[in-house]
Formats: sequence, structure tokens, C-alpha cells
Amino acid sequence: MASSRKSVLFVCLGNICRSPIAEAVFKKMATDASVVDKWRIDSAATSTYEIGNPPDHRGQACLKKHGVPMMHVASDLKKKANSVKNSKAKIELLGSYDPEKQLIIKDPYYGHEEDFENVYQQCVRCCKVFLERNS
Ligand code: 6LJ
Repeated sequence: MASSRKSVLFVCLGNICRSPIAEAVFKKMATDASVVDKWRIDSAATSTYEIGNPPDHRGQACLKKHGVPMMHVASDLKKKANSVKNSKAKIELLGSYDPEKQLIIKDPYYGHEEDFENVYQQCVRCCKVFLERNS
């Protein structure tokens, strides 16, 4: 059963802003749709800047406001990739699922609260479509 689970790994630069939000949003949607057990859901960083750190406090505040639980510690994509043997993974932009066609989910690190809200809304729109297409 564990091996027949679908997997999704959300990735961004530091794994403290965008990808933990996407992970938390997707996990909540899958939980609410009672399909969370069918999935492995995680996130990781392309850089080592923030490995071991919790999500950015602005993202934490945003998800708290929307009632989406987020529990994550930044982890390293390269390290994860080395632990996978016969990967059939596809690499895609999460934004390519956006019905509003905002392809790029921009790095909000040097931004403000509203940039995190925009990241959140993009993740909600995209994760919804991604889950529908993979159910
Ligand atoms: C090597 C030089 C860079 C960022 C971020 C930016 C910068 C981040 C960050 C996203 C998540 C030693 C580490 C860049 C976590 C940290 C500050 C610089 C880190 C960059 C460029 C444009 C917009 C945002 N770099 N940390 N140091 N995003």
C-alpha cells in the first residue's frame, strides 16, 4: 500500500516561504477530501540557506488566519533526491495549474504580508486543480 501511494514534493529556494505553504494547503485539501492516506506530501529546498529552520513567521501568520495547519522544518532537496531509487518524478511549476493563469509564484522573502496572502491564494487555486486532476 505504502508503495502505491502518490507522491508530491513542493520545492522552492529556501523551503521556509512558498513550499511549506503549498505543502500545508495541499495536505489540508487532501485531508478534507479524505484522500490524505493515498498521498506522500512533503516539501524541500533547492538551497541550503535555511535547512533546519521553521517556516517564515509571515507565512505562519497567514496560514493561521486561514485555519490551515503547517508543521515543517526546512529540508534539502539534494539529500532527499539521493534517497530515491527508481524515480519517475515529473518536474512541474505549481503555477501551471492556476485557472487564473498566474504561472509564477513569486518569492515573498523580501515582500510583505500581502505577498504571502497572494502566495497562499495561488497555492489554494493550484492545489485544488492538481488534486482534482490526480484523483
Ligand atoms: C548565500 C547568498 C544568499 C531572495 C531567502 C531570497 C533570499 C529567500 C533569501 C527565500 C527563502 C548565502 C545565503 C536571494 C529563504 C531565504 C537571503 C540571502 C541568503 C534572493 C533573491 C531575490 C529574492 C529573494 N538569494 N535569503 N544568502 N529568498
